[in-house]
Amino acid sequence: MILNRVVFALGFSVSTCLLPQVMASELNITLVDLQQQVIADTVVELIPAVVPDRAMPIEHYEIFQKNRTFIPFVLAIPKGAKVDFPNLDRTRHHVYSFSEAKPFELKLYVGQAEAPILFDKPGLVALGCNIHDYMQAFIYVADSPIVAVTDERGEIAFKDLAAGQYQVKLWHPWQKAASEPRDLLIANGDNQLSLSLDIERQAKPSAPPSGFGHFDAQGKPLHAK
Ligand SMILES: [Cu+2]
Repeated sequence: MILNRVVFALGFSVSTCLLPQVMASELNITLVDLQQQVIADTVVELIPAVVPDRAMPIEHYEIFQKNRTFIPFVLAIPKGAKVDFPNLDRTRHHVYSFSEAKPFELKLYVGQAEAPILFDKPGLVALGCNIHDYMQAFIYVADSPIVAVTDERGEIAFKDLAAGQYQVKLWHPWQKAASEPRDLLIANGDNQLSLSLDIERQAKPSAPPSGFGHFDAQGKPLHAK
């Protein structure tokens, strides 16, 4: 009985290894700067050497506006995805982009804009608001369907990857220089990877305090409450 089980286990693992595309690998990435501090909001795009023949499901994406701030600051989506831009503020926003990958505008609105925007061309889309100059966010439209953004701990977990050869592309709004794609071999099972990027840290865009719009030459609000 015990022998049977061992044989079964061996047979299972051998047949698993023979399959060319086992969707069993996981890749955990941590992004740090040159001082070894973790970096949030970093786009990580994985480009497989062998493009999987199954279609990846395209999720629903949104960038909402709250307290006159775009959330998230950086969104990464595969090309062909649609993004909603709900406004959770009472004040109206006028979301626009002049970027070549997707010029568009959503004229003054509160609540839900009339329709999501389709991003069908890879590239970087810088967002702004016509009413509030300090509002800023980015959409990275990836050619590859495998793309995500690091969280506050600088981490991303990619699941259900096929083992094999990939290229990794990184992007961050504060990067000092465009980074070259790096080669990566993903093995079966769990893979851990630490990557670094040279960035110049800044404050994330956020709404100024009450009395905004009235500043002295030093940038201090004249009517701070
Ligand atoms: Cu606005």
